[in-house]
Amino acid sequence: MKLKKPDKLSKPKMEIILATRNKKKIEEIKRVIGDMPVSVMTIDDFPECPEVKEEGVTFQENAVRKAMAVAQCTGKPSLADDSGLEVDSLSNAPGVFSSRYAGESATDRKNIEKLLHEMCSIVDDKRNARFVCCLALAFPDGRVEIFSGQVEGRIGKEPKGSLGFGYDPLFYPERHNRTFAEMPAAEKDTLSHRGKALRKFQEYLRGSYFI
Ligand code: ITT
Repeated sequence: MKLKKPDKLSKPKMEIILATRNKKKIEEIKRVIGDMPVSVMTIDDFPECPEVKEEGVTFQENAVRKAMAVAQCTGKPSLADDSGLEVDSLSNAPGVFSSRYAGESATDRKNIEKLLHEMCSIVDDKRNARFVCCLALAFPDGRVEIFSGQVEGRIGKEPKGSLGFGYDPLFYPERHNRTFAEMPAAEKDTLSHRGKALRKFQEYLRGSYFI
């Protein structure tokens, strides 16, 4: 007897909650995993979810904390991104403090101004830095999967470009003479810390039961 092929369309779609309030991160995540058969929601769809304090000393600690809190609150798999910039000559600052480098309610512009100020006496060949991204996928049963990526580069002496977000106007990825803020989105995605971490996440999804 010929067995009926399982109907691919009837498989459950994995629902994932993006545990971030950063709209630019959400755009980048949706751009890279947009063609995967997962249904994506954000914490804005779950106003009852609590704010999570970022008190960890590593990107991974913060990402796990954010993802677990949202998975517990929503009862659904949740993906958090903790990321930032590490500058060699500043002993890896701003690091986990990247979003609040110039203070708790700092804007991207204020953070950039502070970074340029802190680096004003640093010569060209000592301006190495990297962007780091840690993605944590947490399940309501307590399991957590980690996907990370980083990109090496250097910090410019003035902001260039208007695309992207955060420190993009200052960051020249290795072997490029344009900042992330001067690159079209797709080009940033192929080089970036988040793009690299998201491609690992995509591989994981491809191998998972749901897809
Ligand atoms: P959530 O915690 O809600 O996700 P957040 O912006 O506070 O949002 P983080 O604590 O992970 O997120 O801080 C990340 C900061 O690092 C971000 O605000 C930027 O300043 C910087 N950053 C991270 N990825 C970046 C990128 O791709 N381009 C430029 N700056 C980036």
